[in-house]
Amino acid sequence: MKIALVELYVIQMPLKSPFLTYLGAVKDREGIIVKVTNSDGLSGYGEGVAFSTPWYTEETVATSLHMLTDFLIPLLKKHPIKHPKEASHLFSSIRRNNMAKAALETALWDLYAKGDSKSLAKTIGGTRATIASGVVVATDSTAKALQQIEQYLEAGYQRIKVKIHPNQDYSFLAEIRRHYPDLPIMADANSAYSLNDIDRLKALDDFNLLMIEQPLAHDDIIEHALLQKKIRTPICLDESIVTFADARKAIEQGSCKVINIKVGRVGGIFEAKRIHDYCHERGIPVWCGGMIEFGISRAHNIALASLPGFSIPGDISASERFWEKDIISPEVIVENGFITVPSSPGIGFSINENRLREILLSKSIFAF
Ligand code: OSB
Ligand code: MG
Repeated sequence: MKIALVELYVIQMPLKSPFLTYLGAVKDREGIIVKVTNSDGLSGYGEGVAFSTPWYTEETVATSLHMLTDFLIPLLKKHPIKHPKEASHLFSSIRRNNMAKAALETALWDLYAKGDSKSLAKTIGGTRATIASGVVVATDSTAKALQQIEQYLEAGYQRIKVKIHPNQDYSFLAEIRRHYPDLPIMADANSAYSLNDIDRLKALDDFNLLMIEQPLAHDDIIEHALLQKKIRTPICLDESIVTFADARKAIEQGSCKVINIKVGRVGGIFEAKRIHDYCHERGIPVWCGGMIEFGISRAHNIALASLPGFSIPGDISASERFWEKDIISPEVIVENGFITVPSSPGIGFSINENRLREILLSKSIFAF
């Protein structure tokens, strides 16, 4: 891969409506677009999905820029690679900072697939032509949640995820179940509970949830295993799974029955696929998580979710779920509950340069 240029674009766009979780509210989304251009003038794109503040993981947009500018891009410049699967090993000399790593690594995958005239999905071993789409309801009132669920079901979404915490759980879910007795529904707690809440969490078994996501501490493996023994609802881990080793430990310990794989959280497509392969061999279902992302990351998610082990709908929704206008063309659309996996080279979406310019905060260029 003869890299000639790496460009970083910091962008910011308001969400259509605030996204509320136990950990904080997102109203404006800042992000980083990475463009890697080779000596033939071909470009690949990646997206840094860290938030402006470190509420979900320790990374931020500013720390990602620091890592990319001062460590990751210089490392890639010094050690040219032949294939994007080498990037993960190269970047392992830098501790953590997975979202910064993934931003660059995913751009290399897109570039490689384009150079090979193959879709990214095919390049990584994807087998699905379409992927089932789910959506997240993240609001602070039952009335608003019911209204959003109705709207999303009309749009065709196959699974609804709601955000819960100790002030919004049993009666909230009961009301939703009363309106929708058979809806495939799951709940994400974003670490809002502790082992003192076992009875409270056990009570949620009443609602026949598909799973409960990350009920306990963001970095826990052990206590989730204790909890899983006490509740019937399957536990899905999100925040706790930052590496392949975390996934292996969680499965060995019985900490979860399902894993949410996010490319950014685990440091790139290579690590995401390793986790997928491990789970797939053992019959552990995985699904692709979301990061309130722009179109580039959404496109990478679609390619990832075309792998055979992504057997349940994840948090990959349409561009219009969050944005008045996305930065890709065409935008991601959901039809009858499915998103079509592009067959054109790379991620299969092009950048809407006008839109990118409209929301650009700053740009930096690194010549190789
Ligand atoms: O916990 O899964 C989460 C969004 C941002 C940070 C963390 C999470 C989320 C979501 C998915 O719930 C939102 C989406 O659809 O992108
Ligand atoms: Mg989550």
